[in-house]
Amino acid sequence: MLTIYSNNHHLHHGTELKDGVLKPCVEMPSRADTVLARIKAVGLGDISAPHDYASSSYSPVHSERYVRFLENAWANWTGAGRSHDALPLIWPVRNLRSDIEPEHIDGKLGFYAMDAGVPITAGTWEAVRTSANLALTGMDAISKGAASVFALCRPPGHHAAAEYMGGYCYLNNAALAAQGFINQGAKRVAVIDVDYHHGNGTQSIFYDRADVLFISLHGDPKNSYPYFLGHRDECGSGAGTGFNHNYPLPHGTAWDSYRSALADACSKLAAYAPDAIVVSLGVDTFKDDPISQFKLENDDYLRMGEVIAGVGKPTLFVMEGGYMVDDIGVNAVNVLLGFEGRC
Ligand code: OKP
Ligand code: ZN
Repeated sequence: MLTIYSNNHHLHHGTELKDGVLKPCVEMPSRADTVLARIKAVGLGDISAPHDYASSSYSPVHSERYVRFLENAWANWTGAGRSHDALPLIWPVRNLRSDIEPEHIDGKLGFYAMDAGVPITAGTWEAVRTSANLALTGMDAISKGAASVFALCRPPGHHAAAEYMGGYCYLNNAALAAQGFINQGAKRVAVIDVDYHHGNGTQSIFYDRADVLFISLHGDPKNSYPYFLGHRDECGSGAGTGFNHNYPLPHGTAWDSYRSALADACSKLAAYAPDAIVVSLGVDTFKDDPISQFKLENDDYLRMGEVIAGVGKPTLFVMEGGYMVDDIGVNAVNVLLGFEGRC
């Protein structure tokens, strides 16, 4: 399997407000380095650099004004005299106005963010747009005939929606790839999100559309981030009704019950008969993940890859979460090896 990778992710390593303390993000550069090392160790396949895509190719997944905000945020922040990472500290919740974009950077940060897990640093924009380029390059390789490709994206993307960042995500790499397939003539694309956390951004981007099916397996939002989306009754709206499926699962979920949910999800995938599949590949479902509550083990990820391969469609894997750095390489690459039947 071809991997698309760039070292530009090293430009992004920020701090987050976690447990009431400002600390380095658990979403750190060593994550992608560890996955890359594992790809080389097992000889997964070639590793290519991404092509460059103009930000105009983000439409309609992200709004023009949101993209301009991301691009200019660091300059606006330092222009206001700050030197540490930019983080939002106020949000337009119920009954505050969100119809007027603030001019001040402090207002803009809250306007375009869902939480304080999205630091903007000097190198963030370059890392973020490179991560999108990785997914788009992978999408193009599949459009040209590759059976499967791995986009080793960092930062991740699935919490980012049309107009907001959140949960370490800025641009929604998987959604950009799914839209890319449609732009290249695909009639139907399916996104399956196996990250521990619900892919609220991807769901929201495609919620009213029938041409992109979204399926997510995740920690029940009653007890897991992102708390405010990902319930079972979210089935899509308008033309998209019936094209969104959530599988909220309890804390402590291990492979046996995870496999049942995944098999059900994959039967829905197959019934949809997509031209291509995008997998939002988070491996924070691992038993030792420091911020998640499932109980999958190293070898379970081989089986996960096998089950997804059973759908039998061209498949783009896009890296999302996974914070147990010691195991992220083995677990992510096990999915890819399992998909290829190399287990
Ligand atoms: C990202 B991905 C506030 C943010 C809290 C929540 C976890 C985000 C997970 N500091 N972080 O889905 O793996
Ligand atoms: Zn996650």
